Formats: sequence, structure tokens, C-alpha cells
Amino acid sequence: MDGTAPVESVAQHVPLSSHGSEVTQTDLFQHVLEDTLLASSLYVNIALAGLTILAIVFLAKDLVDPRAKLIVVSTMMISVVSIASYTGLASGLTVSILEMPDGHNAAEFTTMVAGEEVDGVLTMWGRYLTWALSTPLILLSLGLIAGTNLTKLFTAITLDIAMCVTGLAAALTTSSHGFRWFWYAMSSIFFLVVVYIILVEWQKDAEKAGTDDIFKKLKILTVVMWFGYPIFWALGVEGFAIIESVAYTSWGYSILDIIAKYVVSMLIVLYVIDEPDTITAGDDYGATSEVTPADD
Ligand code: RET
Repeated sequence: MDGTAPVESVAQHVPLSSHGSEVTQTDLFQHVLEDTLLASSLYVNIALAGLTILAIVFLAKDLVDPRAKLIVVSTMMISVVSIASYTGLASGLTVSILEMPDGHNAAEFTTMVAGEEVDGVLTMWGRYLTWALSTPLILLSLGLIAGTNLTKLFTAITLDIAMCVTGLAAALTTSSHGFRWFWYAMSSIFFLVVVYIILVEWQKDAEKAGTDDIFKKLKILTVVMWFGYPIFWALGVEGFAIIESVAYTSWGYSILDIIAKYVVSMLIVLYVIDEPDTITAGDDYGATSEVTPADD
């Protein structure tokens, strides 16, 4: 009436591809669900994370020592984060169709979504986001088992978070091919420092603490599996697009997750539930006042 355009007509629907079609969260949810191989790589992990939580609660219910409990709680939280992470991916919340920049091997790739061909590839960026929460918990458990100090624990955990966030940036950068790999290189440098801390510093700490028998196993499993993630990133559609199927890459990550999270978690908990002297610290461990907290 007064001559101004109705607000609703302004940029309400932003086309996500150059074909002008709009990809909704529902479309992405359906897209994932209809690809049985892709969907199973996610749902299997939701189930395994749930089973791991139940197994840990059952195995650790009689623990007494607060330090042993801290290790177990930290280990259990890895699977708690994992359930949320995979639910985000399966529901379409944390996945997007992204167009890769010029010069990228997948720059011309298209994806069939809701019966339409859309420019871009399916990026499961929620993985990288939630690794920033799950991997620090893995390191907290490993660092405590190794009996390391706060400085080394803090350094490993902050660099690990930096590794995940810069990995997320690598996956989400669509402006420039070069910058994707610049992020990747930055993330890899952080990763190598974390690997050094685990292999060298924590190994020495574990020998002093008398936990090197279990730490050796955990260290090898962790480092070998963790190297798989940047390799899959580089091989998949976000990297060199040598593996063109998003479902194969997703299964790759899922298998690494099964070993790096659930298998490692069970090994940690089975060691800790015996409450060996090497990991216990007494009732007043971590007390926040002069008074020894009550045993629950
Ligand atoms: C990225 C890409 C950029 C370079 C590097 C990476 C490393 C990722 C790692 C992930 C580990 C994840 C785990 C998840 C468990 O929940 C981000 C793939 C170095 C090491 C253990």
C-alpha cells in the first residue's frame, strides 16, 4: 500500500546450485537414507556407540577411585559424542552439497538429490565438527593412563582441537582450491605434534607410571588409526576425488571410528576396572575443597 515491497519476497529462497534448485534438509536426509551403503555406515555407528556406553556403565558400576572413574567417564563420553555426531549426519543436519572450487578434481561433479541433478558433492562436514569434541576425550583418557602432566595434556588437547577445526575449514572452503590444501597442511602440522606427544612424551610418562604395557597397545592402535583419517580425506571427494563414492569414504571413516573409539574404549575400561595401583590416586583426587568428597 505504501509502496514498499513485502519483506517475504526478498531473498527468501537462496538457490544452492547453479541449476536454481533448492536442497532442503529433508532432501539430504532422504538422500542419505536411500543410499543403503552410506546410511548403514552411519546407523551401524549409532548402534555401536550405544552398545559401548551400555557396556561401560555395566562394567564400571562398582568403581571406587575418583581417578579411575575420571578415566572411565572420559572414555564413555567418546561414545556419547559419537551418537550425537552420527545422528547429525543421518538426519541431514550436518551434511551439505558443496560445489568444489575451480581446479579441484570434483569441481564438475553433480549429485542426484530428490530426483534432480544438483551441482556439487555431498560433504559430511559434521564429522570434522564433532571430532573437535570426541578426540580431546580420547586424548584425555590416554594422557591420564600415561600419567602425563597438565602441560602436555593441555598442549596435546588444544592442538588436537585446532587440527579438527582447521580440518573442518579445509572441507568447507569453496572459494579457492589452494586454500583447501593450505588448511589441510595446517591441520596436518598440528596432527604431527599430537602424534609426537603420544609416541614420545606419553610413552616416557607411561614407563615411569608403570602403565606402558597397556599404553603401548593403545598408542599403536590410536596412531595407526588416526593416520587413516587424513588419508581418507585426501582420497575422497573433498581431496583428490580418487574415491568418488561418498559412501565408500564414509565407510572408511566409520571403520576407523569403530577401532579408534569403541575398541580403544573397551581396552581402556577393561584395564581400569581392576583399579590397578598404577592409575588410582586416592579419595581426595581432584577435590575442590580441603574436605575429602563423599564416596558415592
Ligand atoms: C583431517 C583433514 C586435515 C588433515 C588431518 C586430518 C586429521 C584427522 C584426524 C581425525 C581423527 C578422528 C578421530 C575421531 C574419533 O572420533 C581433519 C582429516 C591431519 C586425525 C579419532
